[in-house]
Formats: sequence, structure tokens, C-alpha cells
Amino acid sequence: MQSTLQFGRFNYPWRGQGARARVMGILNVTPDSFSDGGNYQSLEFAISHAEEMIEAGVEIIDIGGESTRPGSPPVSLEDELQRVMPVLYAVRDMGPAISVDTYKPQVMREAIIAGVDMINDINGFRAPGAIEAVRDADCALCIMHMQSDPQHMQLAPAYTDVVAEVSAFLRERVEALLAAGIDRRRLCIDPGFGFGKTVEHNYTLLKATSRLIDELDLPLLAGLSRKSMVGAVTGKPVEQRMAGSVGGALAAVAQGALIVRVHDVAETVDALKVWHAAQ
Ligand code: 9MG
Repeated sequence: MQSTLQFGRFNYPWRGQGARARVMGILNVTPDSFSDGGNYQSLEFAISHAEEMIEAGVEIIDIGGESTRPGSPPVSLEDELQRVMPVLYAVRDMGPAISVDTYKPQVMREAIIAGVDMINDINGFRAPGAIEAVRDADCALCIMHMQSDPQHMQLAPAYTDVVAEVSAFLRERVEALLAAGIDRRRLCIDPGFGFGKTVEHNYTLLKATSRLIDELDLPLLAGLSRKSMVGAVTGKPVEQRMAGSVGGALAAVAQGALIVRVHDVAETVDALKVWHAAQ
């Protein structure tokens, strides 16, 4: 049986014939991701980063205007729109599919008007108005699990059974989206590595990738690039976590993950080519 994720202008088979993993490159447009203030400079920087990722073989570009690192403060709607929208308009016709990482319904609406192919919501479309904002579009919807919020999530993550609880949360959110009339073929799940989880929780979830796909019967996105779960095992600081991150991406893909969200596009693309050739 073939199953396909509807991804705006694209379709990604995730089970059966033609199914293969896709690399999503991270395009952060937060002030700490470019050298100096100024909208023009940040736009130029974002475009050249997008071009580099395209050269390296990226299939999806995920644009984010708010840092989701543990402890990060929220940004205002105005700031997020000012950061994300010019970049979205600049890159949307460069070839790859475009995703916008946001939990704000108004950003979702503007991104949909601009033709985005996926809304990537770390908050699982829980904000009032989020489901309504995306209901009538054709973009894919990534539903991520997070315990607490980015400011507090790493203070004391706690679960009785992390896999069962993440699975139950994702099921509840999937049901909420389906109940609003959203087509199941638009949905994708994500365990949310590092979002309110200890290193042990993260690896328990990584090992349960195929279980989550089977239980939810949906394609899965895995984002562990350069995260502390990679640092904990390798003992490496964030700027030396490329190889460990590629290893983690392969572990997720080997269990059926459809999309890997990464910083190091060229290295992950090569690793996946070799991995797929060996299947
Ligand atoms: C925005 N962002 C940061 N980490 C992420 C992850 O693991 N998954 C998704 N979907 N988005 C993420």
C-alpha cells in the first residue's frame, strides 16, 4: 500500500512505492543567526544560506523567526512577521518546498497566503485559532510534541512512560485536526526531541520511531540536529556535533522517518544517498 503526504505544491510518498527520506534544512531568521541588525542584511544572509542549502541538495527549507532553544523568550507577532515574510517571499520559488516554523495563527495565515508548503508547529496547533488558520489550505501540517513551553521545558521534564504519553498527545492533536475537517493526508507527526525531555527520554523516543509511525499511522519528522542529546553521547560542543547529528538522522530514517530537520544539509544528503543505495 502506498501512502503520500500532501505537501502544498509537492507530494511525498512515505510508505510503499517511491517512499524515501527527505532532508529539511533549517533557515533561522533570528537576530543571533546573522552578524548585525538591519532587515536588508538579514534578508541577504538568509537568501545566501538558502542558496547554499539548495546547492547541497536540500528538498525542504524550514524558515523560523523565533528561537525555540530552551529558555528562549517569545517574540512579538510583528517581529516574527517582519523576520519571516520577506524571506518566505524571497525563497518560495527557488525550487525546494518551503515550511514555516511558527505557533502563531496570524503567521500561519500570512504564510499560507504566500504559498507555504508546510506549517511546522512546535505547539501542535494548540493556540486558539491555529486549527482554523490552517484548515482550508493545502499545506502539510507538522504536529510536534512539547512538554511545557520553550522558556520552562528543560527545568524538570517528567513522564511515567514517555513513549505512551507522547503518542497519546499526538493522537489527541491528530483527532482535533481531523475533527475540524482537515485531510489526514496533510498530517505529519514529530516527537519533539529536546522539547521538555531529558537525554534518556530523547533516546527512548528515538528508539520508538517506528512504533510511533505504526501507532499514529502517519509520516514522522525527526529533528535532533546539534541538540544536547547528540552532545550528551559524543561529549562534543554544539559546533562539533555534525557527525553525531548525521548518525541520529540515519537512526531515525532507518526506522521509517520521512523528514529529517538538519543544519548540515550536504553531509546529511550524502549519508542518506548511501543509506538508500544500500537498501
Ligand atoms: C523548530 N524546531 C526546532 N526543533 C524542532 C524539531 O525537533 N521538530 C520540529 N518540527 N521543529 C523544530
